Amino acid sequence: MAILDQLTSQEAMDLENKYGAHNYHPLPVVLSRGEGVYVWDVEGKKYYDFLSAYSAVNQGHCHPKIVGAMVNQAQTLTLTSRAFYNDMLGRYEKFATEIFGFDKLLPMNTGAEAVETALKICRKWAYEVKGIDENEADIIVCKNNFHGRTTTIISFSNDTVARENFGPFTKGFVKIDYDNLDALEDALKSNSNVAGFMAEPIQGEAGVYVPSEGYLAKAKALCEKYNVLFIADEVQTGIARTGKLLAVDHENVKPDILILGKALSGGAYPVSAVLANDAIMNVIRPGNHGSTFGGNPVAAAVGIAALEVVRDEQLADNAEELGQLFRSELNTYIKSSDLVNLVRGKGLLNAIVINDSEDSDTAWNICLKLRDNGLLAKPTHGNIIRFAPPLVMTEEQLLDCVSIIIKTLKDFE
Ligand code: IF1
Repeated sequence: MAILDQLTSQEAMDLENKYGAHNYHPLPVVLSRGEGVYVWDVEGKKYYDFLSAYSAVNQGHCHPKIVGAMVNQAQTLTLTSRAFYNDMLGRYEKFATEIFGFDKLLPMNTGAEAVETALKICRKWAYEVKGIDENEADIIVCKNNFHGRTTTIISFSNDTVARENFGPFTKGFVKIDYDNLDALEDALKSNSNVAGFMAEPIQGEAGVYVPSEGYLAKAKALCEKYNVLFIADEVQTGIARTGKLLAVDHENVKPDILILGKALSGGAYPVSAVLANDAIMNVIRPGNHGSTFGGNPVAAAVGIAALEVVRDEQLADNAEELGQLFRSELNTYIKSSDLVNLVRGKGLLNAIVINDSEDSDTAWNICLKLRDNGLLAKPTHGNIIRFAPPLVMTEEQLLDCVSIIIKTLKDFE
């Protein structure tokens, strides 16, 4: 068999299983093509994508404008490293900082790298601006967070599978309950070494857990009161996913440090970024931080195109409208359902909670059936299924999807 011969789905899965590390347990479906809200498997079966590569493909699969910018730049100049300037990075930085309203941007590649970058900036700010004693800075994080997979980031995770046998871990993190302002104020009041508070505006992996209204705005106000940086991890919630450009926009909150990834490239290329104003970002000087690929010309070209698509196609408004419709249609079904307890979310980041235990395999079995019925989604726990389609969906497509989902759920009642 030549390496690029046509494969069946089974052959493709066997190859990954034999030659790839077993760090994932994918839904058994092998995709070979994508366009807009659809993906196709190796045998040519068509599916609605209700994961969007964990919200990286907000602009839809293979968006022609993004792919066009990528191909064009790839044929011109791909990488210079930051040892030299390139003629795309500055343009992208100007465009992105104007859109998000910050003085400066630091480009990286993956979400975890951007989170690491934000933590480094926050600590450096604490020592050089706030005046905390060397090596004493603490950063407050939330229980059930998901911020990535590096050793420092899993140091403050409470997912035992993600942490088991990867120690020793990085010190300097204080964990509090999410969506609990008293816990935040206690942690701030009792500790003068706090440099920052980092949170996801909606906890994704925790099961699309939306905090109480006003939580983010009040948390930001508490951070101001105690001279602590508010760091928003919008890697998953940002770029129109929740019905606004950023999820913090729902509460008119401006983070001190903003972390973006995933849909910053529309899923075409790994592009992440940290944004902050000069008073914070200027603690970073030559040699303090960097990346071979961060800010490369292809990433910059793709980043500009991906943000233009979000703006020109009004994806935030579409996510808001379709999200309302999705939740109202599902709520109508849930009223007469013994299987589904609730639907929650914002914009097109939603989840249903199944009336079963967290370690059951019900959500997984429903996802297998959804796949058979032409829609791909992934459980976040044994009893929670996340629904996050590309934001370029039409109302007609969404209603088609709702009927697939409800029909499938009814078979499990
Ligand atoms: C995987 C979840 C989503 C993130 C936030 C940083 C990162 C992520 C808020 C790191 C990444 C992903 C990665 C993916 C699973 C996933 C995920 F289910 F685990 F929670 F999206 F919902 N901050 N999230 O959500 O970004 O380094 O991966 O680019 O397979 O681990 P990354």
